[in-house]
Amino acid sequence: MTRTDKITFDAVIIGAGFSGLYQLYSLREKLGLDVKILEAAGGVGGTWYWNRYPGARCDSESHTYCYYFKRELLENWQWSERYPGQKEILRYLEFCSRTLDLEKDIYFNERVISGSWNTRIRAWQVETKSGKTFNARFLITAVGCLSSANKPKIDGIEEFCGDVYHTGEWPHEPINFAKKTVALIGTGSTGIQAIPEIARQAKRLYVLQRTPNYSVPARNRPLVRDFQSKFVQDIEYWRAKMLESRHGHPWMAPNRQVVTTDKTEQLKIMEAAWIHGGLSFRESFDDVLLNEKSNKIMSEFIRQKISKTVKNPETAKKLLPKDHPFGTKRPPIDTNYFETFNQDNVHLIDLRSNPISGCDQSGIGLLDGTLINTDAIIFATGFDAMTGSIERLNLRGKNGIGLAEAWNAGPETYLGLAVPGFPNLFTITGPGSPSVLTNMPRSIEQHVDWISNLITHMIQCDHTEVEADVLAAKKWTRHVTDVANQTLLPKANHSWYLGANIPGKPRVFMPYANGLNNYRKYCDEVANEKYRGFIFTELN
Ligand code: N01
Repeated sequence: MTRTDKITFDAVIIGAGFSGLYQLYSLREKLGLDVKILEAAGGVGGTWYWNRYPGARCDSESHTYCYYFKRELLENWQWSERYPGQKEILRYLEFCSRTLDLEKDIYFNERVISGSWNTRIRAWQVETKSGKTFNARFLITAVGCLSSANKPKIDGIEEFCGDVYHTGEWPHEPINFAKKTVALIGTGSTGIQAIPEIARQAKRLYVLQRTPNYSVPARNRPLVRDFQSKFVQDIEYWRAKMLESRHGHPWMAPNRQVVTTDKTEQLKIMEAAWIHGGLSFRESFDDVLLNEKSNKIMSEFIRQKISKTVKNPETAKKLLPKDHPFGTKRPPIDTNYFETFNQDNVHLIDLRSNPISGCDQSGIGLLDGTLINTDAIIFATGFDAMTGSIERLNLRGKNGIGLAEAWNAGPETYLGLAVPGFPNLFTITGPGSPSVLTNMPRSIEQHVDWISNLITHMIQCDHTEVEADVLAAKKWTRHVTDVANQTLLPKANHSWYLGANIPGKPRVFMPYANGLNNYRKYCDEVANEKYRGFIFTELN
């Protein structure tokens, strides 16, 4: 690659999680580029560095939630449980980083606060909070889809004398809730993981629930001794299964519909899937997210499980999800979530009938005048998903236009990978790509390989700049919406998939719902057709 002396690096990557680490390895080892990662945290891990809340665990199964690009990494790492816990994933990413010798090219504790495309030197100039500037031909965001914490505004929260936590910014030192009263807000995947763990420690736990959620038992368990040796023999089998599937998980569509299956058989299948546990429950039929009637049957099955599990009928009733079809919000999986409400120290507050009115020194007030006296408030209130972590980088493109401004009416991308007006910028797992609807490492590896191939093409052809064509991006964004509208997914009108959890955020269905397998084919076609929809500029 030709470099002017104004350019410090060929590429700068923002973020040292799953995506950033592989992107660094790929550009450095395969292409021989001079690449650096800028990382706000003090270590690698991304989401797994920050989300240290009690119970934090991945919902993808261990042997699938890892890199597949290098056999050595698969052979030399042994997972201990069916689903990997936060500490184990963090150790895994540290192991990968060490094995691939990545840390020498990572600047830790460097939070990117802005970046702009300099038309004169044809490079990105990126500023960090510490006052440094990094120049690079290519800028790649690897900031994750769920990393900008959503902290709802509550009147008087600053007066509260106790401790306040957000699950996505959890302290590094252990927090002991024994003998404490705790109020936890939010019952998404995170709250559902944290509640049973905190309830085990705390003297009293108040769960403040806005929307009751469906959840399926995870059925976590230690992996048997010979799992690893068998797995290593079958790596290609697992890889092929994941790549063929819609979600990047190793299970295939079963080729049966709820509505065309007789009732006894339906029940048998759902019971078996419930006992097996995990995200594959949703895949026990093909039409759960396509047919309202089918979805109702599955939703009702889960509601009955909740009613049977929770002993207090009033509490059970409050926990029953009723305002959205199953799977239209990201379905959590749990360990003893509903069972936890049978504990005497756990109290469920229904915020729909009795919303939060504000906070004072001692706790949280509710509209009916109840004051919840508490020692700690935990926000398990999620993230400004998919766009928040990219927009807060304050990137300015060709004409000085900011990304947040360009996405004022919702994110517009080409393939979720590139944005018109922002040359040489790539967004790993960006809005408009399958990302959060998939097993993330599979989506990440596909994006990283695709970006690396595009950069290789540019080097071979002496192209200096690449940019997504405006019309191609418009067409793609329309396609993302159309595909979502063919499913039940947009029916949960308070889902973060739609940006509905953030006041004022445009309501646009952001992930690409047509399956990772179909998306991959589409991306390959674009590449084979000389990167159709991208505009290249040659060095002059
Ligand atoms: O966040 P969420 P999360 N007042 O947005 C409530 C991934 N993840 O951190 O539903 C009161 O899902 C909100 O209520 P409502 C996974 O993709 C993965 O739990 O908007 N309540 C909801 O109950 C997941 O989907 C793993 O009405 C408020 C909760 O807070 C994503 O991260 C593990 C509120 C937020 O749920 C986000 O999950 C954990 C307010 N003002 C998470 N604002 C893995 O296994 C929000 N809420 C890898």
